[in-house]
Amino acid sequence: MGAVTASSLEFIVSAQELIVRIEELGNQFAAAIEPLTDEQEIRNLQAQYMGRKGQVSQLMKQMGKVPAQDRRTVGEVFNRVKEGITDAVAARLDALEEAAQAADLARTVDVSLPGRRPRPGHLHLLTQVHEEFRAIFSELGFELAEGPQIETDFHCFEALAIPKGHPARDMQDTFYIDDDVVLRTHTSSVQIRTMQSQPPPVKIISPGVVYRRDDDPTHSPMFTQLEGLMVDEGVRFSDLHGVLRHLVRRFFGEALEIRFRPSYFPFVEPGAEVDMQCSFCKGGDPSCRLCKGTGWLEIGGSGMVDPDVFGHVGYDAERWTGFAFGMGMERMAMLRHGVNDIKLYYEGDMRFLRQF
Ligand code: 2NL
Repeated sequence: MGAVTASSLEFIVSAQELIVRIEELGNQFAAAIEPLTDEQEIRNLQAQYMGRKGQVSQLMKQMGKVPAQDRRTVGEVFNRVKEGITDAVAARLDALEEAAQAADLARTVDVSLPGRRPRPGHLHLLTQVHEEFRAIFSELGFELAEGPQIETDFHCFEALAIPKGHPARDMQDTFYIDDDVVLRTHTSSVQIRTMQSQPPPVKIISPGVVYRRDDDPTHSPMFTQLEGLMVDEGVRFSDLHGVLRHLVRRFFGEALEIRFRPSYFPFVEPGAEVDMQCSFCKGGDPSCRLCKGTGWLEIGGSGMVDPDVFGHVGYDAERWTGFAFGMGMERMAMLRHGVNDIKLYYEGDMRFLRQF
């Protein structure tokens, strides 16, 4: 009997034995990965087992010592354990990722908080009022007339019976661009242009920004005027009264009265300032802050178109008569909403604007 050498002893490895060791290795891996919570640690462990010099590879080298007829069975066990390891790594990494995401969400989003709704925007109060006026006058059959903000002296003054040197030029506090070109101080200039371009009858409103050298809580160097003009045969002062009374009632939504006070504007004769009943106290509060106890609020100027104006646009003043009026839209909105500083319209402060 020859000596039994170490190498010959090692030569034969029973399939049974190898399978047990493979399974053990698999279980060992499962136990080792269990507590790991760090991706790098998991990758390292994976390499320890599955790498080229890893424990699985080491064990695989024993395959050659397994009797040939058993290798297939052993191979299957190897494959199963290797798959198990690969699957366990993938599952563990997935679980870690999910846990990280959940932790992230829990940290940044408190799902129990009420949602923050984006505020929808809305039209500026002045734009809303502008559109309302257009609608109200459209119902009465007035058409919209628009024109340039930079005007000739003729359209802004001359045609409105305010020749150079006329005291009313100073009244207007005009911004001059040069001797003959101005920033319009009223939108009457638009109405002059309309009359120049079409024969009567005319029934228009001309809303738009105008410019005056004025600056205090109730005056802005730029404000939005609403002018109206109606020219036809037989137009009378009572028509003016009816239109303005209707305007006030529609805009304020109440049965308020209006009144006229004789006044002077170069382009009308007779001319009148227009008051409406105080929308806050209706005339019933002697200490009313809005109307100062008078019961009336001034809203604009008006009158019957001066025949001189008709002469400048080529209308026959013997045949046609007309009324005209003008008011500030900011003031109308201030009276309806209790706004006390005209600058609030232009400063863009959302705390003010979003109230309307
Ligand atoms: C005011 C006063 C007024 C007019 C505007 C006018 C226009 C033509 C002919 C005659 Cl084309 N008149 N407009 C008349 C009287 C007053 O406005 O206080 N505006 C803010």
